[in-house]
Amino acid sequence: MTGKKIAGVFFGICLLSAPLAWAETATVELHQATLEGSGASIGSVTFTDVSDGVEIKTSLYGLPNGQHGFHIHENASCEPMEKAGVMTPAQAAGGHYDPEKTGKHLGPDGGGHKGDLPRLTANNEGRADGVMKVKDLTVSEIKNRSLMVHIGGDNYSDHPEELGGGDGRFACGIIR
Ligand SMILES: [Cu+2]
Ligand SMILES: [Zn+2]
Repeated sequence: MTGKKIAGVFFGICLLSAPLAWAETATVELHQATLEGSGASIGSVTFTDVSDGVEIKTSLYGLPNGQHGFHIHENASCEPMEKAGVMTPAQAAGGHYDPEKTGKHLGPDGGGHKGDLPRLTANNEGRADGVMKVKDLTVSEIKNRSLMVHIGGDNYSDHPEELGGGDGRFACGIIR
């Protein structure tokens, strides 16, 4: 191989490996959502840009056994706020991240809220450890928003209850 060819091959390898080296990440520390604000820690979640979306690694504990709605909410706040006249934990986080203003809760890759993530499942020990992936999402657009774990599950629909029926906000953290 000539020097020029070697340089060309080397340049090609750099191009292939570049996206991995530049992958943006964000980590969230999740805390219980209470009427007094953030409570006990329940672990952390890491978001990493991948070629066609975001990879989400969860390392969570202290969850009630079973399924939990898991979403990105609009605002970078986990503070309590009034909802229909009642103080409600983490209400200041606002609604589900919905930049296209679809007004629809359709689950991950459903074409509605972009903040609809795959639901979490906590095991008998209350742990939810795993890796999930969501398409058409970037780390930069979810920074300075909040990540929410709900008390109940998520049926990826607004029926029979709005927003997947996940009930109250169990834990919250700001994506930085
Ligand atoms: Cu939510
Ligand atoms: Zn939603």
